[in-house]
Amino acid sequence: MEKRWTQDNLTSLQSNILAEERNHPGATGEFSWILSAISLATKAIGNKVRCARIQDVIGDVGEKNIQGEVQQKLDVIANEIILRCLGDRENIGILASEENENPFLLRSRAEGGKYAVLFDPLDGSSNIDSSVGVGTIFSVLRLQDGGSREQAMLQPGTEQVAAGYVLYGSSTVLVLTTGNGVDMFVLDQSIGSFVLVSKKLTIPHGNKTYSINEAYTINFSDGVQQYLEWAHQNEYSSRYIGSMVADVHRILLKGGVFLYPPTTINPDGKLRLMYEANPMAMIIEQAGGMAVAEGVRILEIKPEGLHQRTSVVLGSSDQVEAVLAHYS
Ligand code: AFP
Repeated sequence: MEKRWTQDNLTSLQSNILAEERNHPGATGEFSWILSAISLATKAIGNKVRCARIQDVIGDVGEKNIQGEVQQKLDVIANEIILRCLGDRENIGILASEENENPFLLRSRAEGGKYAVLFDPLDGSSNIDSSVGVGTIFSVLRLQDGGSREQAMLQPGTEQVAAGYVLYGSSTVLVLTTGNGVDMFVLDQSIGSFVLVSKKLTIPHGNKTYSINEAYTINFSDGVQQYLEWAHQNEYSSRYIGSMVADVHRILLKGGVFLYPPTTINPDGKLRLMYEANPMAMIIEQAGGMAVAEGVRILEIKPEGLHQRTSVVLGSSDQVEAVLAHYS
């Protein structure tokens, strides 16, 4: 090969997806069309996040969302950006947001609506005033034929065809799985593209770090309390950001375990199965880790409602097993 004059990373999200599609002879390219909309939307959201305090994007809007949580301006902005960017992609039949009670039914199967995209537009948004990392989480399902379109979305996480998140942190990072390992991209601001920085990530083992809101300890089950006591006696370290995307990203790269168990306030757990737990569980499993809820594999939970909550224990398999060893 001739001498190269540039060392720049030029493998973009788009070119990586197209290359992967070439390995699947039946691929139509439609899927890359969805991911390009997600890429566009998250660049626009990241831009708004980075304008906090420069533009009027901080603070709450004085209303609660379907989850009963106070909506931040950036929640509403991020939601709108995703709906606008994904809404006109012809192969998306349904868009469902953690922020909206009902999904947006865009196109029937007959009209070409093959996929449903579920998303949490801005996870961790209560941290936004203090410039803590926040993120967008997404999950893509192929819509089943027959039944109501909403019912067609109530599929277990094992049926996800893709899942990912974008972390708006010290850099903007996109983590994606299409069921063939986990790839990581970083937004190169200078060229406006997500470029590939790691392929086939595997979650490390042996990191004695747990991530949990320990202030709720007296509300946790005996099993979780016993695990925490055991961890205190076994030289564990604690890291908790309070933004799931940031906590899970750290665990994906460094290992450890993330827990959000049932509490008295949230007896079924706080996190949403379809918008948060399933996509994160797919990523963690694809990276060689484990994701469970009360001993059951999260991806196998049959959802009964779009906004259903679940408890979550996920991370390196050795660390998840250490937690499970304390459940009776
Ligand atoms: P917000 O989006 O309201 O900030 O909630 C973030 C979140 O859903 C998830 O990202 C965190 O892991 C979890 O809640 C933190 O909850 P606690 O504040 O109860 O620890």
